[in-house]
Amino acid sequence: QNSRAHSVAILGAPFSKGQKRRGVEHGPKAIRDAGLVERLSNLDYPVHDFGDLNFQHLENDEPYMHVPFPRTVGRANKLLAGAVSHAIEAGHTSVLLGGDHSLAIGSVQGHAQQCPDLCLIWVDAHADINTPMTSPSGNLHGQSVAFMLKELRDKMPDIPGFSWMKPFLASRDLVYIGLRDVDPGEHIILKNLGIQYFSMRDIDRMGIQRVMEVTLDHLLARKQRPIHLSFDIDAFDPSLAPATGTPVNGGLTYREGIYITEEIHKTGLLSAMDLVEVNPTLGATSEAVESTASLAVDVIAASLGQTREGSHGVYQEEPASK
Ligand code: Z70
Ligand code: MN
Ligand code: MN
Ligand code: MN
Repeated sequence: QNSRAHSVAILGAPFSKGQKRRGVEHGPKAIRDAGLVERLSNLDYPVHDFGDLNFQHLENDEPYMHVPFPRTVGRANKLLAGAVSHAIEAGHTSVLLGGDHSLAIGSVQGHAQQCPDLCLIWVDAHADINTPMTSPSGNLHGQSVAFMLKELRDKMPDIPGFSWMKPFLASRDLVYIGLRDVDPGEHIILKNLGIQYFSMRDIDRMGIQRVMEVTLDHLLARKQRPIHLSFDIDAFDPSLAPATGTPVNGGLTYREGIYITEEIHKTGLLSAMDLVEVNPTLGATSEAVESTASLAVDVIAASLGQTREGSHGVYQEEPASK
């Protein structure tokens, strides 16, 4: 059912300067240690693990307004954008392992270099659509989407480190799923731009099946186009994903999260994805860290075609009877 060539490129991004806590830079190792490559090898296409990107340390990266590490985040995302663009150009489905969610700036921009008509599904407790002026924290991982949207061009100042980045996404080509912690300035932006979003309350009302129908119809009904999935592990309930920087009660169940990704896989249009905000230094126990990382592996595997009902790719016909 997939029309694109389908090998998978894994890119690790050990990066944490989009927010003020350290530890999330160890996310890629935790996700790999949870068995990512082995799990994907059960699917029927080649997996290339390109290892971790090598981000440079920058001296004298003074805050811009109250935004910390602007040049460091800008530089890292420029490098990442090139890597994702290269992976897509080579025919891979790009899988970014974060790292904090500021990395979506480079990941989606790099994807858009190759696929300018892409659409974006953002699964997260948070909308990450603050501008520096609306952001309560200043943290760039809460502002990623604001860099992308054409409609916010006039609201975004020239942040040092981001001169390479021009907005490329229309707000109608974005859908959020899982929101439950949205800042006042973000709510104004969501409403003013008429962005399609499904909060946890919407999921309670409609059910995840209807949410996915409306999501995919909204993005794909006019035309089939490549999908970018940006999945923040904090979309899940903290009981399932405790090892993350900003857990918020009342999140996705395991089955809702896996259903979202199964439906995206079934379109045959997933072209790149991010799995971000796994912070192995924040779990209360090693079991808490391992279960969060294992959940990340499950999300990636389901996005790439692992099913709950089995498959029979290697058998051409029924097993012979004796
Ligand atoms: C808040 C901000 C955020 C993730 C926290 C929080 C954003 N809206 N994103 N944790 N993953 O600081 O802008
Ligand atoms: Mn290759
Ligand atoms: Mn996020
Ligand atoms: Mn989040």
